[in-house]
Amino acid sequence: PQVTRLADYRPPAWTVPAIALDFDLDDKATRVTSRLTVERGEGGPLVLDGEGLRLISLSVDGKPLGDGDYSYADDKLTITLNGDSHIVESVVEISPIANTQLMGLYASEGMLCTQCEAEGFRRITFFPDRPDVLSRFTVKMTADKARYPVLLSNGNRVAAGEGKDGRHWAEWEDPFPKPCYLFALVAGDLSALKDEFVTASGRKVELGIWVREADVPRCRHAMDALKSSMRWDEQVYGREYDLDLFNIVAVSDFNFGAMENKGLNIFNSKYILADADTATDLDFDNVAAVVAHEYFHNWTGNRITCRDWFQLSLKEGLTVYRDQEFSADHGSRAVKRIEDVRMLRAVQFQEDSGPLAHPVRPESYMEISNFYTATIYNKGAEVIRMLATLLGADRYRAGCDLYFDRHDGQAVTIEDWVKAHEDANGLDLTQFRRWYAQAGTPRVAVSSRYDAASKSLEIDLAQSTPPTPGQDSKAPFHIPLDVALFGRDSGARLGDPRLIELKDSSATIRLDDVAEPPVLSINRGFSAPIAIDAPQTREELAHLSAHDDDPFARYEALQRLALLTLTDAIRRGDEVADPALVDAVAATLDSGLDPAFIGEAVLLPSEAFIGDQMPTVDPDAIHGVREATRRTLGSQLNDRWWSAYRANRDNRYELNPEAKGRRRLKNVALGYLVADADPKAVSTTFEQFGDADNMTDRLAALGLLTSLEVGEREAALAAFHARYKNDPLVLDKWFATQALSTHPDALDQVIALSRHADFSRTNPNRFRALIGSFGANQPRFHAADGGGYAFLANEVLAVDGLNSQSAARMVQPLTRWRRFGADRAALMRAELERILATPGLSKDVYEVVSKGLA
Ligand code: B3K
Ligand code: ZN
Repeated sequence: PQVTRLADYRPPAWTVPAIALDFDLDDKATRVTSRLTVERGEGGPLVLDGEGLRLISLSVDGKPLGDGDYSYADDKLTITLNGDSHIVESVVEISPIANTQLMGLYASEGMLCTQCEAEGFRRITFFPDRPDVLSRFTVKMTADKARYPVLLSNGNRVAAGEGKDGRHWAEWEDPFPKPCYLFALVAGDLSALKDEFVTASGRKVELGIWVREADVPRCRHAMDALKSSMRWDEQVYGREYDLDLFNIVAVSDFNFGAMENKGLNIFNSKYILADADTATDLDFDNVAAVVAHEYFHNWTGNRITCRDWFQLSLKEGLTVYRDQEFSADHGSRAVKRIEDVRMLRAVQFQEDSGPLAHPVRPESYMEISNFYTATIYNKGAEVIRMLATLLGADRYRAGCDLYFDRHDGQAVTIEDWVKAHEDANGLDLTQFRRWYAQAGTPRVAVSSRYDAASKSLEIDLAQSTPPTPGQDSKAPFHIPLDVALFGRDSGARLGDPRLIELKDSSATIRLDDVAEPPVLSINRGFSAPIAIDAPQTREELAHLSAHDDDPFARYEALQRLALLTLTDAIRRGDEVADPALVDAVAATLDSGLDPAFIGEAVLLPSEAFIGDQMPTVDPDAIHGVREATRRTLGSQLNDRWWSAYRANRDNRYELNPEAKGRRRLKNVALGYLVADADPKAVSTTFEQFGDADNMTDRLAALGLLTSLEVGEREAALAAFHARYKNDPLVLDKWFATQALSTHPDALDQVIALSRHADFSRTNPNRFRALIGSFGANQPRFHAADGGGYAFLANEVLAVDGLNSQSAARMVQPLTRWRRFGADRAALMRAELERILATPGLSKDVYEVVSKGLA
């Protein structure tokens, strides 16, 4: 496959100021007539992208083109044009029902919908499919009225009417020029939850969330989140919504979370539908976060878009940062930060240390779909967070204001974003830019010396970043480190926290007026996305876990203490939990802090994260020691877990931060109580499973039972399936729970589930629930005989011809073979080689697997 490089960027040869589309919709054969107004840009022939289109006719300025007037090969239509402005009209035919890739126009449960980002528009009609070509769209669609009573597109509906033979039509116009990746169309039998929003300047916006009629009652939470997002963007960024209409449509077959098409967001139904019986607290939070994220794209992505796909983080990193802050403002900021950092470490740190590592602004790709990664999204958000930290709130806002003023209506680069912050504030961010250009997770080594005579502390800092593919050596980063000191004896904070800016490869910082021997707390709030190497003792970590007044730092101290205990035990081949850990967990349970925070803090680090800290990942040893430690904590603190469980059991379900926190702590406590399969705890779990009046409690109980070898396991799984077999989103949870189970027979059960009547390879949610979850099940996926690897590879090959994006996502766990012992590494490599040798592989999978083997 061909490689696209940032260095090769050239402005468009022709621009397309206007496009008029006419769809004659039918699920088997849809006819698309497109009329492009093209204007000479840099010059050269007009080259339009087109993939899988059946060309019916082509004309320029009303004159039909014959075979010799154009060429159509390798997904490119080339026409030589002599003037400076022309009208190019094409008629093509496409088949939505045959489209299993779910890119372009496709059918999902009887409705028709589109997905164009990144390069799906070329599967609908011929067009320069690149984000720096901005056009005014008008869209007419005609369809059977009984099957498709609702017809939607971007912007405003300007006309509608009846046609012949039971057909009807609608015409939509989007006043804002946009790149074609933001085009959308929906036709279906849909009902809406409607509401309205009045903007700060007093304009009325009509809001609609379109779903199947039976699902309308499950849209309230999404609607409320939409309205709060609209308000928040006005208050925090000064950004108002700009159309009179904002529609969201939920579909069941969707490749990822949602899509920010102008005025017509299309969502995976998983991120819209929520009620107490079917959605967990986490689902509710995710719905609000994704609704906010897509809404925020209206300014960061749509009004100002990307010049080319290498700038993807310009819109994604910034919009993730914005949705994280929105969620933090609407719930517990501390718990939100803990969750975001846990996700960053679990996914992005792994990516950054493996063969697919790439900078936040990559330099080349084979398939852009492979670059919607945790690095672009989540590390990109961390980079913006650091910028906001370094600038402070007012200067950050001034930089954003200048960016919006300067670039509204344009397709721009990450460089333009950084420049706006420099210009607004008179700063030089030259070194800071390296965060966009260099891949890899920096490590900062920290040591300190206290001098009692001069009451001063010297902190030595040294940064280094490991090599990543194509980048052997790295220049130092500009790293903001939030630092505070706590008295070793008093426990009190000594002075104000301060922000240290580490710019050189090493530095020594001297702090004066340190009244007593201190314990150092560093990278508080996770002020930089780095790994800290600090030779802190267990006593110091226990001390911080009891005294630090930054909740993230407090959480972090307990996690590091747990990590030390676990990695020590693994190294010694021993299973004894350190009494210091037991005491620190007990102290946290007794701390009287927010139950939501306690619930997060007392969880042990995940098996994947423990593996990340070891030179060679030993999945069996990690699982053994972590489980043994869970049992020790469970039995030694048995009374405390029971009281946490009982104290937080509510009689009646409510959805608010406090109730959610109580459910969290209660279910974490239950997890410790059943760690040794104590019959009393197992029956409590089974009762909770049966009696729960909400999905959070029911699913938590099911998850615990599914990993145990007890009779209640089968009973619970069967009851859950019977109750929810007609609810696809809940059935996904039933698949995922079993795929994540650490039951010794999990692999065989997952293989059996891949033959279950309810399993599907064409529905991305279902496929991901089973196969994606299993790939994340460290102890069972990495079964020593390689059975997990062979199963995953078979599934990747089975799905690749249907949906190459699903396939490329699922194959990634195999690319981490270098991190495992020789036997496992050889088995994993062998599966990658088998995949690579398979004829007809998609370029999506080819790119991931070939890089994974390199
Ligand atoms: N921008 C879309 C993601 C599109 C993914 C294409 N492979 C959703 C989002 O990030 O908001
Ligand atoms: Zn996004």
